[in-house]
Amino acid sequence: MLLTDVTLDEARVLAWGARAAVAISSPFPGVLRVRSAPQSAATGYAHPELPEKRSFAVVGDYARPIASRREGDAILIETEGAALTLALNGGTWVFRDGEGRLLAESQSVTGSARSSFPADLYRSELRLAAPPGEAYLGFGEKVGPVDKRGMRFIFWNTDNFPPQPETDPLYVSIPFFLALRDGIAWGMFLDETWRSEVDIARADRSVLAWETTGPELDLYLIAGPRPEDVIRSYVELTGKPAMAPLWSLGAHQSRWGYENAETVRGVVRGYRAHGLPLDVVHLDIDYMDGYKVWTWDKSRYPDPVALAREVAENGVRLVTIVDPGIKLEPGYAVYDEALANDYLVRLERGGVLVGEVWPEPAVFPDLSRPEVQHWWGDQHEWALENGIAGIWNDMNEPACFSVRPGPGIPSPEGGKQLPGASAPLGATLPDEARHGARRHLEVHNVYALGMARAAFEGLSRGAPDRRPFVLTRAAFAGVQRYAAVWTGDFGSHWGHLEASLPMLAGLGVSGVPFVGADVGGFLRSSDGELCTRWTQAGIFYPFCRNHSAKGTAQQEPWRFGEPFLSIMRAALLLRYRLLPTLYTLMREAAETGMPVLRPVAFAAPGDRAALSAFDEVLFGPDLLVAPVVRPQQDKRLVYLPEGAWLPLPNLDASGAAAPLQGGRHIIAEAPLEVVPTYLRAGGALALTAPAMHTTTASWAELTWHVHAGDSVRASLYEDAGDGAGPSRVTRIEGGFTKDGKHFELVRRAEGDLPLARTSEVLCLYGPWDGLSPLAVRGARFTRADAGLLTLEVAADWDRIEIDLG
Ligand code: MIG
Repeated sequence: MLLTDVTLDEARVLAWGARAAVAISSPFPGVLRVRSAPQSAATGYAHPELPEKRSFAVVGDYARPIASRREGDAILIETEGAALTLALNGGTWVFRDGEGRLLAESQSVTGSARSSFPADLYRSELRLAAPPGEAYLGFGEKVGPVDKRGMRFIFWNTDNFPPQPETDPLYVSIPFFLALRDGIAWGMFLDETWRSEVDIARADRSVLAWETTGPELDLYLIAGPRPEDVIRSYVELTGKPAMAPLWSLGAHQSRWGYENAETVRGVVRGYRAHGLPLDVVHLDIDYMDGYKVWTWDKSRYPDPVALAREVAENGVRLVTIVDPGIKLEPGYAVYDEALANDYLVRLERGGVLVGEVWPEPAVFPDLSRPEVQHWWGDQHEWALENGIAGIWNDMNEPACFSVRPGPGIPSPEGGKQLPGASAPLGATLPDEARHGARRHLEVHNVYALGMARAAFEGLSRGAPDRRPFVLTRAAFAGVQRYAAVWTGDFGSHWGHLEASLPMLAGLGVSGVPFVGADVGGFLRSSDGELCTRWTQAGIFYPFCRNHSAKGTAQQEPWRFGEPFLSIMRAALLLRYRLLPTLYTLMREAAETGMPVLRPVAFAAPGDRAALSAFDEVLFGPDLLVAPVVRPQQDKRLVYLPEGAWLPLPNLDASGAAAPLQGGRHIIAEAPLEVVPTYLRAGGALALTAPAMHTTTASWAELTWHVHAGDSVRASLYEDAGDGAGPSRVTRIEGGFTKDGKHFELVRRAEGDLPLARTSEVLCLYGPWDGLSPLAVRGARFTRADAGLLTLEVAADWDRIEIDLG
């Protein structure tokens, strides 16, 4: 890539040669955009200008001033918090942070273009130096451990059926990673929707190579130095996560195979009869009439509105599945409207593409176009009219079992299915299918993003005072603005339970906090032990849904008898006790992008061993969760990063043990009824009373569990649980004083939500041996056990002091 000419201005650097062009700008501090077109002369651009781009992932259009100057064969570009040196004789660059620290270095940026029928073919490749010891986290929904170094991934949303713990690609493509080297983080987002492949120091141990099938490489380089700095910038760029309604953080129950309204009533009755909490039941594809979206099979669901009302009396809501494939059936209004308005994906030759999914034959709305999204969004009025609380988007890779040959509509009967033409599951639309002016190859990966956006915006328009709940299987960067993501058809086997933890943490690193895997496993039959262990892990998934496939063993918590039922009940009740903390973490995610589930390494970015810990996860900043993910284990190995960690098995305060020193592996006792969890010194949890379903996130009962440390930091976000009404943020800060003579906590609250409680309980874990009640000021001393001090305080307390004598 030879660049010979340069224009430098306040907003942008443009460098070009006879065949290539590069544009550099800065959206915000610490972030530089490097848009390279290594074959610009061959791609129909008005060379050297790069064409206007409507990004699917990046929100807003920011241009911060940059300073630039030419130095020989290089251009130096500086902005607040980041700097880049671009070499004109190759288009390669060196990326540094504001302190001049070298973060990343490209080795080559190359491309090729070939004109071909029906569409030109491109290849663009970026090779980055992968220094020894640098770890690569994120990449969206990917298999493998937390650090993906040594792996190779494809970005092409795929219903890869049946998925195994090593299957790639899966349903989601997020071309973003966070690199960590010597405790310093930086990140890279490749804003390309085209199919791409990354080789993370696998083929060549010193190179990270990313190749796309598009004509350019649109990169955002993000300086840290902390992981949270990188994630904050990444979600600033791709959009802040939507705040979940409280009810969607409760327990969900689903099954592909719930027969009819009576089955649904039975599920709700079963939950209540067994004393199990539940907020949501999902209706899978069988509720529809002939798999036609926005219809009911009235023989199964004679009165959906009455059903919704009935389950609501038990505090339960309904979510319905919606697939993108539209049944080709003249007279079916959704089809007729889509056809009349030219909203459908077309074949290369111009006719409407006809394929097969659950509806057969089926056509596909072109959800990459804003006007089609708007129309699709308006269809969600149906959900609101039918008392449906949220929408579950499936098959939106899009999956397409087969495509009919022939010219498509207007003469679909002209194209008979060729023998053997039916593609295997996992298949999608043809690369050259047309989405308006674009090819499928370009917009395939954003099909689901458009669908989720349509659902989110449609539900918001229809019910502006509620927060939409949308669940999606496929996704692209930016999906956090609209939807929760679940990991698709994980099977009921231990390997998938284990795989869920690093995969969900990886999605979190990639800006998507609202995530979960099917609790109990979807494909194959679960058993009592697996379902119990999966439930214990699943109560820490932000999206917690038990789901199973037709033909497999029934999987509701009572199906396996005792002791499993009681243990799963205890786990689900714990989930409801944990809601004040989870809700607060979701709020933090909505503001900063920091996920609920985090790699353990986030607690100690410079700690190599923490990076290798993949079968355990952080829930927020300070709680380490290490569920058992293997069969017949009553102990497990847990890595605790440096620092002091208080064992709180099942978050249970009563057996308060002495804190453990981290920076080492320990063996945790974990009989079937126990989930090992550890609270870091300075960390806190806010728990409430268990309940059968959610009501409000303004908690009438609240207990703080604080692991006393030198620096304590805790927060609690409260509001009505939905909509945009009044809220309150409570912050607690403090710790041991430097002289070691006192421990103090200060509480500050902001916001206009009145307190729903008059008192709170504070459980403080620390060295309180022999403490006299007189040593405590600002709270009522209830008890002191070795290591645990229990205090009762007025809900509006502002300061607590403890003399340590
Ligand atoms: O081809 O709607 O991942 O959760 O139950 C299977 C039926 C289609 C796949 C989803 C799964 C759902 C199932 N769907």
